[in-house]
Amino acid sequence: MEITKPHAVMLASPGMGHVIPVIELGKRLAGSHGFRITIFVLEADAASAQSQFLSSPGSDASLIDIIGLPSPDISGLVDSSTFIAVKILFMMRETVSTLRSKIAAMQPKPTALIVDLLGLDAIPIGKEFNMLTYAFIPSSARFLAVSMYFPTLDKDVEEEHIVNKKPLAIPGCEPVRFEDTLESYLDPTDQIYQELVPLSSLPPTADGIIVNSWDDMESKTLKSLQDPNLLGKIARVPVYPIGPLCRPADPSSANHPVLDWLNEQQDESVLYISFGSGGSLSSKQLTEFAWGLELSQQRFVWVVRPPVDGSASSEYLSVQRGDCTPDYLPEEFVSRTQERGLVVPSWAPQAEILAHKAVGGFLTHCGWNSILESVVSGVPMIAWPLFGDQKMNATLLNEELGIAVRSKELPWEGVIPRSEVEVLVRRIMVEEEGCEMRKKVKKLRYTAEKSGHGSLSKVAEECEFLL
Ligand code: BUP
Repeated sequence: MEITKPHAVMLASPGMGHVIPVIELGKRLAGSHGFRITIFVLEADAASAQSQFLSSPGSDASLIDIIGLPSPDISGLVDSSTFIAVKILFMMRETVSTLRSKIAAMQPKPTALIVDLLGLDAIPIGKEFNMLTYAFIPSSARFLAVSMYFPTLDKDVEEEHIVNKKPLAIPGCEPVRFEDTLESYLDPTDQIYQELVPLSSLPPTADGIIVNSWDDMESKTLKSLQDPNLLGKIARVPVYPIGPLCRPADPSSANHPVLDWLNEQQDESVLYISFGSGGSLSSKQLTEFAWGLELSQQRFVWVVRPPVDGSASSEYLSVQRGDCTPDYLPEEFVSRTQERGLVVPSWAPQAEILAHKAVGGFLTHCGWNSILESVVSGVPMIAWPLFGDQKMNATLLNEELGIAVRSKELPWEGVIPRSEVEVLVRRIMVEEEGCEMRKKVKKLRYTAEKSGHGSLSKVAEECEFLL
């Protein structure tokens, strides 16, 4: 049988921030370039958001095969204190041999292997089977730049950043404040440092690096990554900015109660609030946040999760009683704000909410996917980063692109008081500053609509050349 189109195998790390962009990349390669796509994803527990998403991953997902791989037993490698990203890294490592046998059994051999960030240990499999191999970074180009540059520093220079918090002067890029980088850089003796930092030496061993960003979003960093005299010296292989890859709003969510409620609201009058699926606030911060939101008197949809230091569950909305305020929010918060706000437990159709015309602002933890979803919907943000790459993402939005406001008080150094929360909300929803940011983000949305295709075509051509 003559093979006319490439077959790409993709490996996604677990977690919505990984699974969603990997699937979107697969859909684009299948839809626009006729690829056959097989995506391997580690199975999560059936009730998780990931499993629910994978059971209906969107209208054009029929173009790709999504295959669940059993989560390997890593109980001998970790304990209850092991950081979640390290646990996922171990699971992905243990899955490499399963992936190898799955690929070995495929006839004819697939053309390309695309592995996402925490699965980079699978890159050598691509070489074994003579496949073109790509590292996929579902985060920003800046995250890629910082994580590839930091480990190349001499030990004493590295020490200077850790001890004196000296900003990183990455060639060709804006300086990056040390406190904006990853927490794992602070302690070279820690397991997180020892397991996660070496990961960044792997992308240059692939044939190319695919990053979920585009020129107008991160022009300086992308130029540096592509310039052999600047960061390209470290990247060593072509860097393809194919973003933004975002899950499009799904019409089948149109009946969701949050969307019904949004249909009743005025254009750009509602603030959507979500701290992501992996993070939450302290109980003290949650209380101050709720009071500040209430004081702002603005309309809102808040996806709320129990505090990090609490044991409460988020089952309260199924409880039918007059005031269903969970015990970790101020007493009667829900009944006092019900005329202008919705409190949603744990999970909401975020892409659809952000695309709704009633939404005028997004208070976000600055996960990269959330940011991209906000930009493609033309919604300005309040940046409230919690950990990991979120702080450098927040700096990009606030200081460089001017499409988000951010508290001057750093949340990880203490609680942001209610007065400041009120100010932040009003800055984006009421004041001129918010209108200006809305205009800017709409311009950026326009560039997003036109971007990505050229770089993805280059990847497609490379794969077609191999046939
Ligand atoms: Br919460 C939540 N609905 O209620 P990020 C998240 N999402 O659709 P990060 C929903 O999950 P994590 C919800 O639209 C985005 O595509 C959201 O990715 C979707 O966050 C994804 O924003 C989350 O990149 O992961 O930090 O990578 O939030 O899971 O910790």
